[in-house]
Amino acid sequence: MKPNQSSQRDSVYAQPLNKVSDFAFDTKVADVFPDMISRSIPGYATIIDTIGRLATRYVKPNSRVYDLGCSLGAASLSIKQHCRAEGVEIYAVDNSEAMVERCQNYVNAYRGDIPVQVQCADIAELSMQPCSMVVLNFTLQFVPQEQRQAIIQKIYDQLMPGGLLVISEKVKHQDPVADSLLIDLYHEFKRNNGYSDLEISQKRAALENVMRLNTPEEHIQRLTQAGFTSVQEWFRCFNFTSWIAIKNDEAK
Ligand code: GEK
Repeated sequence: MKPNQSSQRDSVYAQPLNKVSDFAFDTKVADVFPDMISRSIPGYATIIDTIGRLATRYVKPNSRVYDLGCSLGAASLSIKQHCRAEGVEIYAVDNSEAMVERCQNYVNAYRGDIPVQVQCADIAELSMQPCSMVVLNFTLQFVPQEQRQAIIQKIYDQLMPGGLLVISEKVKHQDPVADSLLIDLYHEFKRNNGYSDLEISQKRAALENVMRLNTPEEHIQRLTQAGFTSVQEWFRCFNFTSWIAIKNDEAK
């Protein structure tokens, strides 16, 4: 799947609901996901394309790549499209059966030399093998806070020296003035992409118990604590950000 590939239009929150249930990555969401994510995350297409470009620099021959919380596999397919290293295998992992099923269909339809193994699993439980690149593209924000450090540590431990983690997240800010301005600008972005005020507020309510945000400082602290010595924000738009974290070449 490419982010600009057509899919059904997202109207999941278009009608007034008596009770807004917690957001879930179910079949209703999976069916409209390409449209939902491209209208909801500023710079999504740029981030997916750049992940593929980073893969050409960091993925080593005969190594694994993990796409954790892969949804429909956009990052995996961008890596598959760009990467020229030999003997590479991509592991695309998600704990939503609806996503994994559709991801497998996209992967099957996409030709190329690099095999993509699609797996339904919780990334907190996943047993990882040594790898040269890991992608966490807007996934950690849905994982319980208390599991996040252990996941980042597991990724760091399994990355080969010189290996790369790309982590993208929606973030919050300590400064309430800056935080509310960025949220406001983000809602304007959504309105400009065709979402109504009702859709924006119902989706926000649905995500309240499901998506827990950290500040940029908390993310950087977690990455540094795991051992990453080079952590760099490479993308930023409103309250959406993406970092590259590189494991030192001389790390054991
Ligand atoms: C993309 N990366 O298009 N284990 C595995 N998967 C999980 C877990 C978990 N514990 N928690 C959530 N997920 C994708 C977009 S979407 C982001 C990622 C968004 C999965 C969840 O099922 C969903 O598919 C994905 O993480 C988050 O580049 O919708 O804002």
